[in-house]
Amino acid sequence: MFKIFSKIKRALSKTRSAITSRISGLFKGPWDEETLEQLEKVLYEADLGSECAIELVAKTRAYLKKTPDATIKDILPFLHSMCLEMLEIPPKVEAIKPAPDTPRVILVVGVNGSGKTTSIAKLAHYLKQEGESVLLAAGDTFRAAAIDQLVTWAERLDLPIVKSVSGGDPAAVAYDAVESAKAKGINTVLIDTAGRLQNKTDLMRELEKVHRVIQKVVPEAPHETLLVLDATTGQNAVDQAEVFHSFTPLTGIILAKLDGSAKGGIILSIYKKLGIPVNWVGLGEKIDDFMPFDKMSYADALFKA
Ligand SMILES: Nc1nc2c(ncn2[C@@H]2O[C@H](COP(=O)(O)OP(=O)(O)O)[C@@H](O)[C@H]2O)c(=O)[nH]1
Ligand SMILES: [Mg+2]
Repeated sequence: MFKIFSKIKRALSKTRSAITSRISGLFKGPWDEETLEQLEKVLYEADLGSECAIELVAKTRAYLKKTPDATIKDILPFLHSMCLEMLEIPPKVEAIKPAPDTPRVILVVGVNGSGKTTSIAKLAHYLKQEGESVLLAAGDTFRAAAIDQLVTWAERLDLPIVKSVSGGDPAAVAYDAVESAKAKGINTVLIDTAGRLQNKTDLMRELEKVHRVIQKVVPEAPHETLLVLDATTGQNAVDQAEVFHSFTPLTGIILAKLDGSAKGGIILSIYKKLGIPVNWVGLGEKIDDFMPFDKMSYADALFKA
């Protein structure tokens, strides 16, 4: 637990210094409306999004009016508890539990470069360490390099992989993968996909077809659809999530590249605006720079003095 906390704390150190130290500075003396305006600016700049920032400021104002003697020693714990409260919302689309003796199918979507393939490798490695068997499906058939990249990971991690030639039908790859996993009694199938968001109708059709064909093998699949977002893109990531969610219901998010981002507040913005939980975070380029998202560690990393 301590190791997990220190890793996420390190990844969020830029966001943290953009928030905690500036807030501490703001509340050195008595507060007024100008202080709260500055607070909103600080939160906004850490990419909490305007709705989240406005809500947190309104709550802080009410708290300060009720507790006029509050100092930074009280304000940070207050913000910490508000942060946890914001992360408590129920997901809009629940992940499905696989039926007995059927593989769990996880579809991974996201724009090119967001970190899909790397995150799939990291997730596969994580699940394997938990004792699961995992099969990869190279469903991003649009770019030859994308197939090769997943094949390299499969070799390195000693995992079975289903692929096609470049330009092949991604739905056929997904179908073969799910069928093969079912035949072999494999626990989880991770399906990589193309990320051509600039060609929305094509991508939407492609994903619809993937759904249709895998449901011939496992009727309730996919059990989860995870969107990979690049944390360094800030609010643009929230817009991407909205688009993807509109054409394939998302059960969760993998937030990649949280390391080195000063925009870690994006997690609160995603919860507030979309109601989609962040399930996993990517904290670097190495295979084990990856972990389940833990609300308490996150709140601690941002708001604990
Ligand atoms: N620093 C950092 N880099 C990452 C992370 N996840 C992915 N990357 C890098 O982002 C780039 C794009 O990743 P890739 O998985 O190929 O993206 P895809 O096009 O969505 O499949 C690669 O250079 C990865 O090494 C992360 O959590 N942290
Ligand atoms: Mg890729």
